[in-house]
Amino acid sequence: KYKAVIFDLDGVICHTDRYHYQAWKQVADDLGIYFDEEINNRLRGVSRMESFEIILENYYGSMSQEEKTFYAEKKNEVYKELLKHMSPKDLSQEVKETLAALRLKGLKLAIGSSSKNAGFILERLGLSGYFDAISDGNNITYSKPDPEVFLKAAQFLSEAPIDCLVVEDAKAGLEAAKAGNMDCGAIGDGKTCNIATYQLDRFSDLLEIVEG
Ligand code: G16
Ligand code: MG
Repeated sequence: KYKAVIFDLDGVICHTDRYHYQAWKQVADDLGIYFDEEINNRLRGVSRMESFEIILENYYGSMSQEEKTFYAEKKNEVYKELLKHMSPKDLSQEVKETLAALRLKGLKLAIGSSSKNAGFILERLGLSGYFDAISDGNNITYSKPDPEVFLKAAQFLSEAPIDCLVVEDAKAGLEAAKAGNMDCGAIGDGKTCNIATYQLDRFSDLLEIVEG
C-alpha cells in the first residue's frame, strides 16, 4: 500500500522532549518567565524561534529580534550539551526492530523533523546513514504545520506524497501531513488530537498498517 514511511524524530524515534524542556527552562528562569511542562507540550514539532515566541507569551517586557536570537541560541547550546548524554541505548529495541522489519518489506524510510539538530541526534543514536533520506530544519523555509518538511522528504525519496505514510507525535506535524495530502499515524501525545489516519498504541503497530 505505502512505498515509504516518513518519521518525525523527537517524540517518535527518540525522546528529546525532556532535554528541550530543561534547556528552555534554564533560559526562561534566567529571564524570570513562567514555564512548565504544559507549555513545553505546545512546543512539540514547532521550530526553535516559534517555540521561543510561545514561551515569550509569558514575558511582560519587550525584546528585540537580536535578543530573541541570542536567547534561542543560548537554549540551543544548553540543549546540545544535554544531547551528549544520548547514546544508542536511547533507541528502543521496538523502534530498532520495527524499522528493520519495514525495510525488509521493501519500504523506504525517511526522517521529517523540524529540528536543526536531527543529524547530531541520529549520530548519537547510532542511526547515521540508516535512513534513505533526511528532511529537517536545515532544508526548509516553513515549519510544521506547513507540509514542506514532509514534501521535501518525499521528493528526496523520489516518491509521490500519496504513497508516503507519516508518523508523528505532534498536532503541528499531523496537520502538516494532512496539508501535504499524506496519510499519518499518531503516536504518544499525538493521539490526543483526532486528525490522524491511524492511532498507534505502539510503534510496532506500523507493521500491520503498512500491510494494508
Ligand atoms: C523538534 C521538537 C521541537 C523543536 C524543534 C526544533 O521537532 O519537537 O520541540 O522546537 O524540533 O528543534 P531544534 O531547536 O533542535 O532545531 P520534531 O519535528 O523532530 O518533533
Ligand atoms: Mg515530534
